[in-house]
Amino acid sequence: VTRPGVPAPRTVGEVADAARQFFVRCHGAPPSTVWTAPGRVNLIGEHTDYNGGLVLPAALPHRTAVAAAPRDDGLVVLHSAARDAAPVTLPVTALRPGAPDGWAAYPAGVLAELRAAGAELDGVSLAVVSDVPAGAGLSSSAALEVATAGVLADLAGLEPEPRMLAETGRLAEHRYAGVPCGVMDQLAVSCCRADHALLLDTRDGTLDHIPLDPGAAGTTLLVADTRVSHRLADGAYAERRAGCEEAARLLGVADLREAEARDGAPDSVLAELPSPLRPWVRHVVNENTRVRRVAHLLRSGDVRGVGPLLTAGHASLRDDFAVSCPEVDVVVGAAVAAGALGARMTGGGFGGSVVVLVETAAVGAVTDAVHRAAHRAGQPEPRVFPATPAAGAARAPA
Ligand code: GAF
Repeated sequence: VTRPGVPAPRTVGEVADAARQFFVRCHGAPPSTVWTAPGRVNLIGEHTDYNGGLVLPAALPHRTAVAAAPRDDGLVVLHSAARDAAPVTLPVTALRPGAPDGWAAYPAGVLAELRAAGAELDGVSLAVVSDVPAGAGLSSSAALEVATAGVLADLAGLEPEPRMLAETGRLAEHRYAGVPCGVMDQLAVSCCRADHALLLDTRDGTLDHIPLDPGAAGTTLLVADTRVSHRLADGAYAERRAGCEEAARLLGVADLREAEARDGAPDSVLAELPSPLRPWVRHVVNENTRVRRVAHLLRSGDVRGVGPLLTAGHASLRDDFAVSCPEVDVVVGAAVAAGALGARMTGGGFGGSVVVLVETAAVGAVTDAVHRAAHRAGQPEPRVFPATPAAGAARAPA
């Protein structure tokens, strides 16, 4: 799929080298360490990760690279090669939620969290380059957090254990970016493996790597970035999360994963709830079932069988959980009508990206249909690209 504006990801080595060179330009000397971390696409399991539920993401081939070196002047100096990302300099002792803000809040938050946990990091230079589309629901922030956690762990002499990197990133996201996210994105970015999806049980933290090689099955996993991002997303996310917690409280269970098991009959459970909590809980309960089914199909080698579950998951997010939006629905509808095996929104919702499973022979037709439908609807031209499951965060070889 080659169209103007489609991001072609660089290899791990290329993106790491770009970060090294950018670091030298910004800081005048080479970095002491470089990490890269991928974006992620969630195949199925949406808005389940803060309900003790199941998720099944895969890492994207698009990566963020962070290069770093220690400083002895007590400053943190942050540079990003992204357009509109102004450099930031401040004393490490001045880090707090809101200072700095914007893009720098993510790496600064990770630094502050590690310092709060006792890491000896008294001054740091960082440089960031990224191929992960930003604001597209593909976890560019988690990639930045986890790659930053990796380089800072190196500088502090800490063991960069993937779950520690993920947890540090999640805390930074909560406290410094102000987003009450679940655990999926940072764990996916840290722990995914190439050619696998990651089945994560957020209740007990169990990780299971499930082979996923769509190409070998004659299929392709596409991501369609709608390039739409509605401002209401953050408030609506927090509202959904609070609503699910309230529903669990009303049902007398620790989380909605437990509600699923109660009586084994979702309908009798749901009947006790006021609206709008009823459809929200229905989504979460049914979504966990879909994740189990998709995981089972992948394990038995039936990639095509996954398609209808993706499309059913989208209907549930649109109608029950109410986190889709017209622009996303247009893309999902066009992909399915043009013969995709299945399609759904991926990530938090209210814009962002759609994941599409398609016969490889139909990639061109489905991509064209998505572009035509977006054009007809007067919305931005989506960026459509293949998403071959890639590896999680790692230190870049010197
Ligand atoms: C966002 C959040 F960051 C995740 O934790 C998850 O809740 C997702 O939305 C919805 O599944 O990406």
